Amino acid sequence: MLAGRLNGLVCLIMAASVAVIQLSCGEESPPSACDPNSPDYLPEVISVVAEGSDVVALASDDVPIWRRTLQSDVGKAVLLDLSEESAACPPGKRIVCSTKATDAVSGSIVTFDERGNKLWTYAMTDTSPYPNGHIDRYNIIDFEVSPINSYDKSSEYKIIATASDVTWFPNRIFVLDLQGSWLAGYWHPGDLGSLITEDIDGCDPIEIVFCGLSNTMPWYWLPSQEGLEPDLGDYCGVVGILEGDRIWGCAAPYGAVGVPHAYERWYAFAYDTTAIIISVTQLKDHNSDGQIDVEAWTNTGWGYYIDSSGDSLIGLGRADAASYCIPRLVIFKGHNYVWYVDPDCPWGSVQPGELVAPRAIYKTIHRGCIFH
Ligand SMILES: [Ca+2]
Ligand SMILES: [Ca+2]
Repeated sequence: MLAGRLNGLVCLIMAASVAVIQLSCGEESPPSACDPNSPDYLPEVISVVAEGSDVVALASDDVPIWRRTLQSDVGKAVLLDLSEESAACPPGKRIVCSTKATDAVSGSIVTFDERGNKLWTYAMTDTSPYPNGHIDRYNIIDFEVSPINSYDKSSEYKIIATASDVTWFPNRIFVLDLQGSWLAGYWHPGDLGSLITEDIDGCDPIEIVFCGLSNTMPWYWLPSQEGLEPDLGDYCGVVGILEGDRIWGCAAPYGAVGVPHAYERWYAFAYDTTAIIISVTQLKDHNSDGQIDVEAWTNTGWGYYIDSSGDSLIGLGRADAASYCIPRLVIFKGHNYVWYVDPDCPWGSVQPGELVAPRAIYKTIHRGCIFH
């Protein structure tokens, strides 16, 4: 008898919970919207495209279903299917867009439901912790939507974006949930042009591979025992991996008042007498050891194949248009660093596209705190 009453009580509580969820989701869609013969009928959104400051939802035959005009040009638009997300509210599909900065407004993330109703806008206006140059309007350079399994330990999708101040630095990698709430951010004193979210090691959380450029590293940061000259280009290329549940602080070597140093699984920069930018072109197991490698190329036509652990450089490559010498590469892991350099230049015998083993590598493990 007692058990029966308790069961009844549990049912009442569950019914109350369901009622709350329904209220927060709003009213159910009218069934007529699913009936092709109804005037309310809307076909399924199959794809989305950005056209100037418009985002356009398309049906299977590429016929526009709806078009919405945003406050500035759309950088990227992604269609997300939440049919597997039982907690999604409202259920169905989402359209996630980024907008670019103008003289008047900062770039933002904007989301719509599949009927074209705007759900929320997040304007990226975070105040820079660095001392000079910034004006706190950001371009959203790139973003991905991924279930990064972190923060709230749910499998819900998160939006992971890279944004650069309109003065070109600093950069902010930041994470929002699908309700538009801020979850985490990482400051970088440069311009991170792209990111890739992927589980590259088969374990939680998702990894975030980022790349781009940074200010020239201070000469006193470079390992001096190899006799390198501090004669560097205007900026150096950077590539690294953040872990989805450890996003905070600011990237080395620059300090920011009141902001702790960040944690990266590893962080590398490539430098030369010319300005270097790095792009990551592929995440692939090149040497068949079961571990994904990060394939990173410089704007001067040189490639680094870096084991995703950051512990080894498995190969180097050159493109048709390779110029200068291969830039020196320094990889940091925490407060230790691992330094690689190949001084053999030019690589007359190496064919474009060929992955070759590094020939002359200096590896120095520096133990101790180098950031403070
Ligand atoms: Ca992982
Ligand atoms: Ca590998």
